[in-house]
Amino acid sequence: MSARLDASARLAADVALPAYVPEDHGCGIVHIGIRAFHKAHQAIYTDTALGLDGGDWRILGVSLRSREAATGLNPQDGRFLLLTRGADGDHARLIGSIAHVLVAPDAPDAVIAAIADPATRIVTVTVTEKAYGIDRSTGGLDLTHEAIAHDLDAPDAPRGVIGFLVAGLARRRATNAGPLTILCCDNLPENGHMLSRLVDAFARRVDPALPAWIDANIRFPSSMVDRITPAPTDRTLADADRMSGLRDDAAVETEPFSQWIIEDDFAAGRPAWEKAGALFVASVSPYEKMKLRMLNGAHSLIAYAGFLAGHETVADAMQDRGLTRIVGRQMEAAAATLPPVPGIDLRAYRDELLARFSNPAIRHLTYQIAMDGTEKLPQRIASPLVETLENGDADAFAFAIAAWMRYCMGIDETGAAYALRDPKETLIAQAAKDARRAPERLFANLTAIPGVFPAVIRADSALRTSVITHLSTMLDRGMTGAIEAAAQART
Ligand code: CS2
Repeated sequence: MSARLDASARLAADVALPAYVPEDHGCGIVHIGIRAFHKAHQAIYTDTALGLDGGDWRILGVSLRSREAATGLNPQDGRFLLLTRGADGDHARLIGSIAHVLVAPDAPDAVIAAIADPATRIVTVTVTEKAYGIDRSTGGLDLTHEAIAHDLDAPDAPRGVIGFLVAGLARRRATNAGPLTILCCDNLPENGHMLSRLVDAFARRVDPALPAWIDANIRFPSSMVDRITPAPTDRTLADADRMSGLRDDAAVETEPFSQWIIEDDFAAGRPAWEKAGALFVASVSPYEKMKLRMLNGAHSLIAYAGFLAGHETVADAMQDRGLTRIVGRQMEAAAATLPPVPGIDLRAYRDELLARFSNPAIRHLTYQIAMDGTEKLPQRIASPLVETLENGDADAFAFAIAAWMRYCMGIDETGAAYALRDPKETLIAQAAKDARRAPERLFANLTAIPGVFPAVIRADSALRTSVITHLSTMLDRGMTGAIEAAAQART
């Protein structure tokens, strides 16, 4: 058995090493939500920037729930291998930008202290859509969200991301620790504004003097992040061992492509992420919309339709010619809703997405992407659809909605049940059960769940007919039959 990776380990010669001595650099970033995506994205930009430009910008990771990141990284002095899988094979790189991981439930006060530490100048966040507690009808704070409700009751012993941020900011104010930037890196529109709104609403409730201080001292730039990063598997770890000669329990794998577009609005400095390829712009909004609607919207379509058609991964689903036609049509309709995106040709962007999705070396499970549909569909499908209803190809989004509705039945075409894994799974399961396989009722029940589809989508009779027609075909002929029918109807 191989020895465990750590700061003193010697790695096989073809593993790329950090271009700096990690322990020579202090921490300047607290990252909340340390999982594979952060390790394959922000941690890499920071690692490259540390090598090229130095600075005290290492990362202190925070895990809000699971101990997995801590048990993987802490015994390894924060080191892990990034495996990049592309057309030219696999490449391994040792990453040194993460210093340590705190597990919030074990040490909540240490997390608050880290956010309040004067050395901390940036807090980055990747906690996934459902963790924020967004009320989708107002854009404000959802007071019924479990973590929000808990943390409003016990603001000094928080559990959720907003509770921790506000507790950290309150302490920062009390100790005069200075300005800070909070940088949201989740797939949500105008994510900086969203986070700023939620933090402000929460702070108002627990400490009326805090919002004015936050306004004067804290910046919330928006950012668009992109790198397809499947959940690591035993194969990831076995390949890391094979390539490095060491056991690495924290290895991650990802695609070669990577993109980070950030609003240049920082309160207390930042790493030279631009030297690592990040693009700093005045407004992220056009890029964010493009990515959410074209990449993530297509991903969700591929996840639901692909999963039910028996495709385990996105790359497998891309072998399905009928499905790729439907994907292409939805991407085109999504592209038509976008404002001009500086420096980007949307046709080339679409072709690049299709090539990335087809990368056979990346095993990105359709079931992984299918998770949390009620948190993803609003910005990925419903928003572009609403903008298309008046004078565009609204029908192009109907197949994705129907596929999600079919998926909500929780049982595949072989009769096997699967877990829905959605914060609204109880409501969904009830809605599907009550519908008893009747497409009209399934449509009515699922569109009645609050906060997923705006009323205008339920009210449009042409769209309703088109979703129900796809749904009927999915139920009568199976997903493969429905894909064939929809792909042919296009020509
Ligand atoms: C995916 C994203 O799981 C999902 O919902 O659509 O994680 C996607 O892979 C990333 O946003 C790519 O940057």
